[in-house]
Amino acid sequence: MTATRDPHRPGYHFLPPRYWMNDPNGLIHFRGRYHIFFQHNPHSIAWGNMHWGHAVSDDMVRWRHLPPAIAPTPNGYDKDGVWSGCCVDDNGTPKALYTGVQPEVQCLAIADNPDDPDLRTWTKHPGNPVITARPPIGELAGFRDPCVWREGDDWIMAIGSGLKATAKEAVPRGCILLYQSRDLVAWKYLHTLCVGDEGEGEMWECPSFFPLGGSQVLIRARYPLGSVMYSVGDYSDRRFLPRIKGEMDNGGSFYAPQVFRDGKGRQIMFGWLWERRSKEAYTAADWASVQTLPRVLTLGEDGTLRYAPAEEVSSLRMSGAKDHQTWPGLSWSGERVVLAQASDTIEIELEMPPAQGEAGIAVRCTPDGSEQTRILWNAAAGRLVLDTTRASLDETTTRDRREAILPLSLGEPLRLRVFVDRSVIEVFANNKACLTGRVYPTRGDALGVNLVCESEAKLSRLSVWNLDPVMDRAPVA
Ligand code: DQQ
Repeated sequence: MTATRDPHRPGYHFLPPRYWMNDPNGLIHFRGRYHIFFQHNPHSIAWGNMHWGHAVSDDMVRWRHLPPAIAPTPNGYDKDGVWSGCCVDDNGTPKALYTGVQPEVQCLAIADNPDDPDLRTWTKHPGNPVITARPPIGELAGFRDPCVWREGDDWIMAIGSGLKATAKEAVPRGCILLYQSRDLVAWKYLHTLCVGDEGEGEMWECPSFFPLGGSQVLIRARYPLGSVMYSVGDYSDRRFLPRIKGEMDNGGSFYAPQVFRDGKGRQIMFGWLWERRSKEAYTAADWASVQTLPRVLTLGEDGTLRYAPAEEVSSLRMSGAKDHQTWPGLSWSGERVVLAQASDTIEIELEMPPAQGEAGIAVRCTPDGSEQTRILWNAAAGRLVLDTTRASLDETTTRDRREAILPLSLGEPLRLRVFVDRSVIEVFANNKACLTGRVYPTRGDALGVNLVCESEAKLSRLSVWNLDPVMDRAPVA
């Protein structure tokens, strides 16, 4: 099967032309252009042989594919993989910090020519690895995924790790290690930035640590739980004291996100969406994994995180006469078809007052309902549900019911934005919760959009746009 003919291949979420991808890396907005790097095997559909894949964009939705930026050096300190990390702008020169394996060491690579708008070629620093060994603070469960920022004259690096269980410490705990440097080359270990509580994962991968709305935010991927959590708190004396903790996108596919600040001052996050179909199926398709849409992070009045699709995403809305349909208000009981056969790349926006029980919308529905994915709101329980149990008749795909806490004030309507992109269903609810699922309908007519509820419900507004599948024709440089 060629990649573009696979009906499940997303059309407006970022993914490389073929082969394996996982974490977003090195996100940077440099001289007005967005660069995405990512964990990529450029020779195979299997995870391994990690390179930093690379693409560039003016708007974070229309990407141009570039050759891999950083490759493992045979017999070198990163021979087993150029793993995840970040990019910083060092006085006009982009520099990448990443983990080389095996064993895990921290490495530096420098963009050869900041005047090349594509930042195509990178050279590894001769002093690599710049951090050769773990700090001597007991047995650690991992040592990877540097996140680096500037503090005055210093560079500070946060590294994902975990404290193993010992006689003193009964349970393993994820933690973040902190280092300091003047030149990105010579690094000194400081201390742990923070240590997780029991049950928060044995090791923390891919930290992002950044200021937001007067507070400080730490995001990390929890290994081996396969989920992502955030904390909002205070950062002083180079220690982080979390005040609020929350789960991020519990849709069952989201992992290893990375946050970067762009030239407009926005904190923007991309996250890896893994496959929920079999290895045989994605191997046959010749591609695996996709990135989320760019999500702009802000802090709510209650101090929790808020997520909105970057405004650039709306530029994908097509402008033909039939590309936008809107309904001012609708009431229904049970189930009601609103679009029998929509496109497979759409955005739905809706507003809905609280109803009894679960109510919401179903997408990728066949006319007989044998395949459908439901996004349901239970106002009384304060929960949003992504129900993929009937998303596909293909029993080899993972289908389940995933939930997010969605605390709304009394009478506050649900405001949903649902992005359907073939196998990706990315949901933003009141900017307070995201749930992203992967679905693989078997039938070509699984294109309906239905309203669903337990008894009776109404919508105050519904809009559906066709979105331009720009990645289907993304140029390859
Ligand atoms: N993926 C990378 C690691 C990271 C993990 C390897 C998270 O650097 O910890 O591909 O998905």
